[in-house]
Amino acid sequence: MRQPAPLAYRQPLPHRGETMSSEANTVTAVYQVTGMTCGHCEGAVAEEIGALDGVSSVKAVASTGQVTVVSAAPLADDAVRAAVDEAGYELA
Ligand SMILES: [Cu+2]
Repeated sequence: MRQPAPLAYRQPLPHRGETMSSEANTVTAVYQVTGMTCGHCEGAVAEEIGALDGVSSVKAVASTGQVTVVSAAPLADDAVRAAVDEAGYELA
């Protein structure tokens, strides 16, 4: 009989650099956001994405445009896109 895969390995790797972390039951995803130029922008993006369900941490870096999001489950792309849009920026 087939053993069920451990939770962290159950799903195939989705898009956009999303990876399963070694922490149980968390997913780390890196998104590329265009338009951030300073710490204020980072804060705005982090605040909007941080308000999404299941998100435990957001790190936005204006200089690279990279936003690293840790969440309890993979996030829906359109939810992340909407949050970034709400902050006034664009998911690349
Ligand atoms: Cu700014």
